[in-house]
Amino acid sequence: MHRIRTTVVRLRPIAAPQTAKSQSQARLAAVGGALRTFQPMRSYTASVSAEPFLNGTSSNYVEEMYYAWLENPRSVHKSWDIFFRNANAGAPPGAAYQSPPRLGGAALGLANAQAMVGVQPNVEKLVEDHLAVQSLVRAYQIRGHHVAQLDPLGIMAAIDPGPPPSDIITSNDKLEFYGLDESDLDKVFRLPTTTFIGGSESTLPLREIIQRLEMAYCQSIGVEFMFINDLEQCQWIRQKFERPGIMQFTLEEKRTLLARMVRSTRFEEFLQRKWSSEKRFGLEGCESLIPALKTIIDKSSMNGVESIIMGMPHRGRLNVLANVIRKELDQIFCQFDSKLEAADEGSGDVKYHLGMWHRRINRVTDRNITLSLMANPSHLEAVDPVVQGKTKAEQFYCGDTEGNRVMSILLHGDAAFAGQGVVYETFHLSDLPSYTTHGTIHVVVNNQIGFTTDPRVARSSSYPTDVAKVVNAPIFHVNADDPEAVMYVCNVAAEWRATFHKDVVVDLVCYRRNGHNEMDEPMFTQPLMYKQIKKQKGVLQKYAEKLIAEGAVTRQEYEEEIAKYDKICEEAHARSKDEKILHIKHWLDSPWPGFFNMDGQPKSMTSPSTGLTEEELGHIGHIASSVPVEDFTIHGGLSRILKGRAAMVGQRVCDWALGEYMAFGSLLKEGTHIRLSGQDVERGTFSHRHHVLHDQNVDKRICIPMNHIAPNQAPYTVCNSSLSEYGVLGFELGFAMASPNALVLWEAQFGDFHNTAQCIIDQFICPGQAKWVRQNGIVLLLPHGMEGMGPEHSSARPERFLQMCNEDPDAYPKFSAEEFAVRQLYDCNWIIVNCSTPANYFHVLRRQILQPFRKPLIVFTPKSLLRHPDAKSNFDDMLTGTHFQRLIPDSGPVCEKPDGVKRIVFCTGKVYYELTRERKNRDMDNTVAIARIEQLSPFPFDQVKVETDRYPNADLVWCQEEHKNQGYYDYVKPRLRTTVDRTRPVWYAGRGPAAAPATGNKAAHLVELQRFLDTAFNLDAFTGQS
Ligand SMILES: Cc1ncc(C[n+]2csc(CCOP(=O)(O)OP(=O)(O)O)c2C)c(N)n1
Ligand SMILES: [Mg+2]
Repeated sequence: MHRIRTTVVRLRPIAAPQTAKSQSQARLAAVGGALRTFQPMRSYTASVSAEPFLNGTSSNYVEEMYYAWLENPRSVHKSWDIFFRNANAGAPPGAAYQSPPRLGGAALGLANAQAMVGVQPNVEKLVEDHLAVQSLVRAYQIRGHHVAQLDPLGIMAAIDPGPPPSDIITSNDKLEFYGLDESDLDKVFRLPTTTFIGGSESTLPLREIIQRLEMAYCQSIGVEFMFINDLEQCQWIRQKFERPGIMQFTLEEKRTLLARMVRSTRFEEFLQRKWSSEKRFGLEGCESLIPALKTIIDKSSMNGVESIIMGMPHRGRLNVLANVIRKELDQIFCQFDSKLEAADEGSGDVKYHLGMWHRRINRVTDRNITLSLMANPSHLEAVDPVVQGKTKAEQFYCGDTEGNRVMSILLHGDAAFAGQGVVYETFHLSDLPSYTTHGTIHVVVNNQIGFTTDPRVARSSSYPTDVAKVVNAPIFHVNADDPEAVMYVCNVAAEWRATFHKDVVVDLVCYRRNGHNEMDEPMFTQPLMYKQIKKQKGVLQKYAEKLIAEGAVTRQEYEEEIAKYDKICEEAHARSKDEKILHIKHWLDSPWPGFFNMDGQPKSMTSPSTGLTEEELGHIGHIASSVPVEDFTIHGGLSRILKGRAAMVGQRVCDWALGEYMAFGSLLKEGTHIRLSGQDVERGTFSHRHHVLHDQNVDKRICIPMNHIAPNQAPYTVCNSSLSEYGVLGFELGFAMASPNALVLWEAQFGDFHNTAQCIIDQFICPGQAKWVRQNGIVLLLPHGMEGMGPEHSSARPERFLQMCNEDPDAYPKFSAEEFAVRQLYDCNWIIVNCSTPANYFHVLRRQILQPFRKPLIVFTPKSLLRHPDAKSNFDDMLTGTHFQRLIPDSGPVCEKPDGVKRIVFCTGKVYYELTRERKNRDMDNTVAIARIEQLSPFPFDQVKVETDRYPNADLVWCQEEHKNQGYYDYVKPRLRTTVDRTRPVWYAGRGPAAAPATGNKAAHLVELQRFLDTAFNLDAFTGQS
C-alpha cells in the first residue's frame, strides 16, 4: 500500500471525515448515480491512431467538448454527442467515432451508436477522476504548506494551529474526498498545464502524482503563493518548486554550506564560552540564518546587485555583523570590554544598535559588493521604512531605476513581524512609484516565540508572515533545520526579486535554544517546548552527519573546519584585548565622503548668506506663475492662482507658497536634489502649493514646473504619499541619510498627525546623532495654529519637540558674538522654527543646505497665514546678503522712544498678526513692543538680550495662542529668565491649561482669543503679582 507520509501518525485526525465522504457521494450522485470503473485515459491515448482526431494538440479541445457534453449533451454537435455516448458505453478504439449524418441522409451511425449507449456508463467517472486529479494538484499548491514539515521541534501547533486541510492526501482514506480509492492509484492521468511535477512527462499514475506533490509542497519547504493574482508569477513559482530533482546540490555547494554553518554555530559557542554571563541575543536554534543571508547575497551579486542595505533586530545581530557583513571580529569582541573608553560622541550600546558599512569582494562572484547594516533602536521593526528610504535614495543617486544595482534585505522576528503596524505600512510603500525599492527580501527568524509569549496569544493569523500577502509577496516557509532547503528557498527568493522586482518573504521556522537572552529562564513559561528543545540535536551536527554519511565530507575535514574557525576567533580575541579606545565612527552605516574634513568635522563654521539676486527671484517667480510646456490646459481656478503669483512677482512680493518656491527653485538650480513627500503635498493640503499641474483634457498628463528652472538643475521629486506617517516619515529619514546634498522634507497633513510617527521622531530624529554619531538634515513641515478647527486640527505639539531639545535653559551660552548662531546650531540636536514671514521660511530652508553640517529641522508651518494679506515678504528681504532672522524685532514706533515702552511681548508664529492688529486697535504702538522669536531652538539668547536691554522699563510677557501647559511657555520662560539674569519676571498671556489642544467651538475659540489679547495689552494685568 502506498505510504503517503511518514508524519501521518503525528498529525491530528481530520475533523470532518463525514463531510468529506458525503461531499464525494453527492458529487457521484450528481453525475449519474452508480459507481463506475475507471478507464485510464483510453480515448486520449491508446486510441489515437484509431481515432486520428484525438492527437496531442486537439486533446484539450476534446476535453473541453467533453466537459460541455457532460453538463448538457445538447450543447455539443450531434457527432460529438454520439462519440461520447459510444465511448461512455465502452466502444473499442475506433468504434466510438461515427461520421456526422449527411444532410438529408439516413442516420445510420446514430442508430448504431444508440444501440451501444447505456452498456457501460463510465465516461462520467473518467471525467470526474480527471477533475479530481486537477483539484488534488491545486489543493497541494494552495494548502500543501499547512502540512509541510516546517517545525524542527515537531510541535507544529505554534506555526499553524488547526487540523490539516481535508483536501490534502495525508492518508489513503482521504482519497475518498475526491471520489477516488486505492484502486485508482496506479491509473494514469493527464497533468494540467498548471503543474510542473511531471518534468518531461505529461501523464503520470496517481500514486506518482501524489508522491511528487508531497515532495514539492509537504517536505521542509511550505510555499504560500496561490493568492498571487498573476498567472506568470504563479507559474514561475510552481516551476521552481515542482520540477523533479530541483533540490540537488553540487559537492562544492554542500561543503560551502557546511563551512558557513560551522562559522555561524561556532561564533555563538565562542561568545558563550568567553562571556557566559553577557546578553547577546544569540542565534542558537536558527544558525542557518547566516548561510541563508549569504546565499541571498551571492545570488543577488550574481544578478548584478552591487549594494545591499540591511535592517535587523537584536536576534543574531552579532553573528550577522561577524559572518555576513564581515566586521572584524576583534572589533566585535572588544565591545564586551566594559573598560573601553569612548573616543567620540555616541551613547554606547554599540553591539546591538550601531550599524556598519563594508565594501568587499564577494568570494562566490568575484565582484565588489557593499553591505550596510542600518543602526536601529530597540523599537522592533522601526528600522524597516528607514532601510527602504535609504535604499531608494541610493538607487536614485546611481540612476538605478529598476533596482538592479541596489537592494534591501529586512530581517524580522516572528512576533514583531506580526504585531508591529509599521510592517504593514512599509509593505504598502513597496509598489508605489516614488517609494518602491523594486523588491525587498524579507527574512523572518521564526523561533515560534516572542520573549515569553506563544504565537497563539500573540497573533490572530496562521503565520507571522500573513501581512506580506497584502502586496502579493510569495512566502517561502522553510524548516531551518534543513540547511539545504533553506539555501534553496533563498536562491529562489533572490531570483524572484531579480525577475519580478517585488517583495518576497523567507520564513525560517526555527526555535530559540535559550531564553529571550542568555540570562532568561524559558522553562518558567514554555516548559514543554523547552523540554523538546533540550532534546534537540543542533543543526550543524545534524547536517555534518548527513554530509559525512553521504561521503560529501569526511569527519576529519569537518573537524578541521571547526578547528580553523575556532582559531580565527581565538586570535581575534587576543587582538581585541589591545583595543583601548572605542571608535564609534567605525560603526557608521552611511558615511558621507567629502562632506566633512578628515577628522569628521565640518569644513567651515560659517553660514553664508541665503539670499538670491533680483534676477534669480524674478526667474523662479516667473516659473512659479507659468505653465512651462506647450498645449497644456490647466484648471481655470489654478490659472487665477498663477496670475496672482505673477502679479506678486511684478510687485516684488512673496506669499508663503512663493517663498517656498524661491527656496526650492534656487536650491535645485544650485544642484541640490529636493524631495518633498507626505499626504497630498503635490497640491498642498490647503491648496496653496500646486507643484504638480494636471492637464484638464489629457488623463494623467502632468507638468512639474519646478523641473523647468534651469538646464542643469538637480531633479525635484514631489510625491503624495500613502496615508501613513510612521512608515513614510521613516522612509524619508532613510532617504535623507544617504546623502547630505539633498533637501528631504516630510509634510504632515496637519501637524497633529505627526504623533503616529512618534517612534521615528523619538528614536531616530531627536537623538540620532547623539546615539549613532550620524547627522541628518531631514525637514518636518508641521501645519500648526489655533484657528477654531478643533482639537485634532490645531496643534503640532510644539511643547514636545521643545522639551526634547538638548539645550540647557539655565545657562547662557558662552560663544563669541560672531559665532554665536552657528555654534549653537552645531551643538543642538535639532532646530525648531516657527516662521512668521515667507522670507524667513525661504531663508531657513536654504540655510538647511548651505550650513556646513546637518541637523533635523522642525518647522511649524501656518494655515491661515498662507493667504493672510499681511503675511507677505518683500523681495528686499530675500536678496543677496540677507539671512534667516532668528528673532524679528519690532521695527515700528517703539524704536523711536524705547524708554517709554512699558511692555515687550515676545511671541512666535501666527499670533504675531493677532497681536499687532489688537495693538493698533488699542492705539498702543508706542507703548508695547512685539518681538517674534522665529527660531525657538536653539534659543536666540543673544538677540533676545538685545531686545530686553533695548526696553529697560518694559515688563516681559510671553504671549502664545496655545494652552498654558502646551505651546512654548514652559520652554521659553526659563530661557527668558536666564537672558535677563533673573532680574525681571516673565508674565504669561495665553490660554489657560487644558487637556485638549483646542476647542472645537468657533465662538469659544474667539472668546478665548480676545481674553488673552486683553491680558497681553492690559498694562495692569500683572500688577501686584509676583
Ligand atoms: C516596539 C517594541 N515593543 C516591545 C519590545 C520589547 N521586546 C524586545 S524583544 C521582544 C520579543 C520579540 O519577539 P520576536 O519578534 O519574535 O523576536 P525574537 O526575540 O523571538 O527573535 C519584545 C516584546 C521592543 N523591543 N520593541
Ligand atoms: Mg520570535
